[in-house]
Amino acid sequence: MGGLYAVSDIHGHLEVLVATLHANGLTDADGHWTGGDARLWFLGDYVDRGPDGLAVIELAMRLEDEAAAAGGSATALLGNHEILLLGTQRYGETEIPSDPRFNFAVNWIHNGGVITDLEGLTEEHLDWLTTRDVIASVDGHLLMHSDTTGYLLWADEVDQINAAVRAELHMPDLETWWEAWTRLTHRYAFSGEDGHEVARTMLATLGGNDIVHGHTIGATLRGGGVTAHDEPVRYAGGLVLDIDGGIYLGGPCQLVRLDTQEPPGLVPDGSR
Ligand SMILES: [Mn+2]
Repeated sequence: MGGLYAVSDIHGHLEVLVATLHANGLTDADGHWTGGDARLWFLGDYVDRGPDGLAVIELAMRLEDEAAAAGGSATALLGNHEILLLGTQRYGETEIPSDPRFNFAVNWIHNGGVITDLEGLTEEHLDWLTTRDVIASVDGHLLMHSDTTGYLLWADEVDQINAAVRAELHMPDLETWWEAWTRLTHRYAFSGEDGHEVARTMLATLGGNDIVHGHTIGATLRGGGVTAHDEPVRYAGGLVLDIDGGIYLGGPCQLVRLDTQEPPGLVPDGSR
């Protein structure tokens, strides 16, 4: 069947993710890959704010294998919430040396941390999470979790950015981890008056015709509240596509097909 798809910001809502993948032919009703040679990208934030983040991670891990075996691919990028959860697991309430007002555990709680996600983390989860990329360039689409230029603080080339983040996630340095979390938590880089220019510059640096991101709920860019039928928001003069529907606030799971202009197959979230 082919096709290039992206989805983001599941935040523990496994059921709506599986229903959406199933409705679009990428999995069966039980979440097993039926997408053939399709390519699916997860843009991060599997955990926090929802009932079962680890189940979402485990689905992404399994689909990676199942899709590859079928000649397709399912690839997971990290979001800021993965770094937050991992940082909490590593450093807990240890204060940040440069700013002792802060620590990972309190920040995690304030950002929707779910205790069963933290307590259930296994070595397998940790190995997988700390070896994921944070950004990708696929068929002219620059895929990343956060609407920030902070990725460029690591490097000015996609592979180098991923290598740098991966190296940092294997460094036992609290300050480095805190800085990584902070960089990926910034937002709105492309929604100001200069948004088109900021996006154009980032695309010129890293390559690609448009940026596809999650992290910032589209309704906050568009104005108004989250509704169950919100569509992805294309903005910054058309250079940027926001695919975070705000699942945890009752918004849709916005699975977008990037190789055609087909609208996403939206499935109302009955999982809450
Ligand atoms: Mn995020």
